[in-house]
Amino acid sequence: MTKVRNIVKFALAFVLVASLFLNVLFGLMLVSRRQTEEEDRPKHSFTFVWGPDKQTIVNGSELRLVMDFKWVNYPNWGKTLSIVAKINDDDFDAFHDDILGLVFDRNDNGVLDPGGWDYPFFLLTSNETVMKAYLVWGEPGYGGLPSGIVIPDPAFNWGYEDSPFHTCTFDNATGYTFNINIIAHRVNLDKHIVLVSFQDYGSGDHVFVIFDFEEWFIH
Ligand SMILES: [Ca+2]
Ligand SMILES: [Ca+2]
Repeated sequence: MTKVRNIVKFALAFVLVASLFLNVLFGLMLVSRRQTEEEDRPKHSFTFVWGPDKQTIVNGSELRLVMDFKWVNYPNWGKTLSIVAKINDDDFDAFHDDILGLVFDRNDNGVLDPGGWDYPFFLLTSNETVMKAYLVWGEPGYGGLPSGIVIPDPAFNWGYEDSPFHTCTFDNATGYTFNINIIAHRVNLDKHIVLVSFQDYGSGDHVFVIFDFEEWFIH
């Protein structure tokens, strides 16, 4: 009788261990599948071109801005908008920095607001940023500055600091590459309108463009 009891106990223990093992295995397969699906999602890539008559940032030739957008789930950060922005500026300015500006409809009112309402991003080529930035909009803009650029918020001039949002590299042949990661709550998840601006210190010129970074890939 004791022998039978032992066999039953052993069998139950075996079933329990096997069931735990299978649960863990299925769990891992699910996580792995989710990660694969995330990685397989297509990038949303946009190219904007300004001819020599529209800008002097690259004198006498075309200025090209290529923007790739992708949603990524990082284990520690959660849902994050990953952006790679390439712009073929032909002069790296080590002392004054060139600037990439990004503005999303963060306050969810359907428009990109002048000032700091949408928490613009002011991304320097030196890998620095400012705590609060400001979208100049309208003519004449703040302090006579051109419409469509992002500047440090004049009311919060706390200086530059190392950017938690981006890194930037420069290559003589291709220009700047900005690698940007913005956690989802700093972007509007429903309205995907974005303003992208670039200011070049060398030429004193700037460009900007406004588009929907999800709509183009849906259609
Ligand atoms: Ca430059
Ligand atoms: Ca807004």
